[in-house]
Amino acid sequence: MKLVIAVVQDKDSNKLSQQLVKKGFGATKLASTGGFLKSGNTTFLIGVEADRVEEVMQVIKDTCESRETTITPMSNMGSASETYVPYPVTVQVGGATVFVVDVEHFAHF
Ligand code: 2BA
Repeated sequence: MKLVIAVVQDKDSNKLSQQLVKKGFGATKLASTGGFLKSGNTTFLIGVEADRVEEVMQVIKDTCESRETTITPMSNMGSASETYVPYPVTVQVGGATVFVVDVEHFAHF
């Protein structure tokens, strides 16, 4: 068995949930926060038999869009020597960041 951990944008999470349910995959959604943008995203935990990992990957790939996001860092309001001019940074986010790990033991009581 494998555990697929997928970090997706909030905008894609409902659609991904629906697709996973439709295809018969069990999943848990966790509210998460990106370390770089510090904005909300969604982490899916999907336990799946090894022979269905590719199918899950395809569902995620088909559902999650890549988007550009521009952030402007907060200006530093400290002393004059610390002040800097904030500049917008544009980054490409997603479609999804996916990890696949081996499950040593699985129990469902
Ligand atoms: P964030 O950490 O908020 O990152 C959002 C986007 O910012 C990233 O998109 C990437 O394009 C950019 N970015 C991240 N770190 C950067 C850095 N040090 N310098 C410049 N640009 C940077 P994605 O790569 O699609 O990542 C989307 C989200 O997936 C991330 O949100 C984070 O929550 C998760 N993620 C990405 N890589 C990860 C990793 N190696 N381990 C755990 N989570 C990861």
